[in-house]
Amino acid sequence: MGYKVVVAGATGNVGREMLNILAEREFPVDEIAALASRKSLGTEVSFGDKTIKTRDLDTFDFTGWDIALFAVGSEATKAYAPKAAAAGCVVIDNSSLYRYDPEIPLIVPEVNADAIHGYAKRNIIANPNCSTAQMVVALKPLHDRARIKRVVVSTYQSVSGAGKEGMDELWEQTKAVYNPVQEVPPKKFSKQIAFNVIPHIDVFLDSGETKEEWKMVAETKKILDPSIKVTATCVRVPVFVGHSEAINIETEEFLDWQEAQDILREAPGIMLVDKREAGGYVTPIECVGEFATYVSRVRQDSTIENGLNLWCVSDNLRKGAALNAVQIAELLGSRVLKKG
Ligand code: 11C
Repeated sequence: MGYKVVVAGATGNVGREMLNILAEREFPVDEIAALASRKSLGTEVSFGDKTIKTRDLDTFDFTGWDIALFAVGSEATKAYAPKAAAAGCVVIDNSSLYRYDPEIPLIVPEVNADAIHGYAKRNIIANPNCSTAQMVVALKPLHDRARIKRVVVSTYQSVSGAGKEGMDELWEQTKAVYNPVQEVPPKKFSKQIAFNVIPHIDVFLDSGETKEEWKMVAETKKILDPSIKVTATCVRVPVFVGHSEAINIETEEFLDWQEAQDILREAPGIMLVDKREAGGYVTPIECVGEFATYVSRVRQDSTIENGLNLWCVSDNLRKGAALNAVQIAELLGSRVLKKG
């Protein structure tokens, strides 16, 4: 016996990946419902070798459904997730709406799987921001060995993090550079993204940080350890899929780079690709469609007593969103619902 699973936001970048990953990982699904907003109704989406018609999120009755993966953005989550939860369906939400609520667990299964039991308070579990998810997977095993005190991270985030419109804008602007018949002004991004980089993701806060930078701080503390200090600079780059991060870590205990490599090689969810030669590291193009969080360029930071630098790359639509949500569903299945 398997689960009755709902994917809300099934026509978006993340919703489509949720359906793909449920099928790829053979999640025990007895019945699947792909929900969309009214404007996308009737759109067909793939689930394994089947094609399914989307149903209306607005009128869907969640009674009798076990798990709902939500990828609809905060506003729609606010309207529909409590309805699903009240009907007894456990919501795994990809928006930022519930992430910082102390009553709602925020989970990356490789890092804080035990937090799953906190789901029962509200029947909702939050999925982290993509840039946080891959970073905490890389930090966790190093923290367990040497206690991380401080993290300085700079991100290189792909346009798919801003949805299909972000991908279209990069594509159209790139074409227009070669064939300038029509100007493509910035719309989704604040400046031209083609052949450029933009140090601005999400809104600005009074502190001068962007919300994306703030999220990396708040979410790392909630998922990994509240005592870790994090400072982030988040940058949009003209890459379609795959977020990259240059991470500097200061630890309490000394950790030699070779031991760090050994630890990362064995750690769950991580693929270490780290040959100290041309091409001996991973770039975003190579991580597309993969499950792993890749780590490369592990080296000592000799400017501080206990410091390491590393390069971390992952498919932001997968580990950063859909894969992590499906892993949470797997965790919920194996530890709590126990049906599959
Ligand atoms: C981006 N990280 O790359 C964002 C997308 O809080 O779930 C995901 C936003 C979020 O633009």
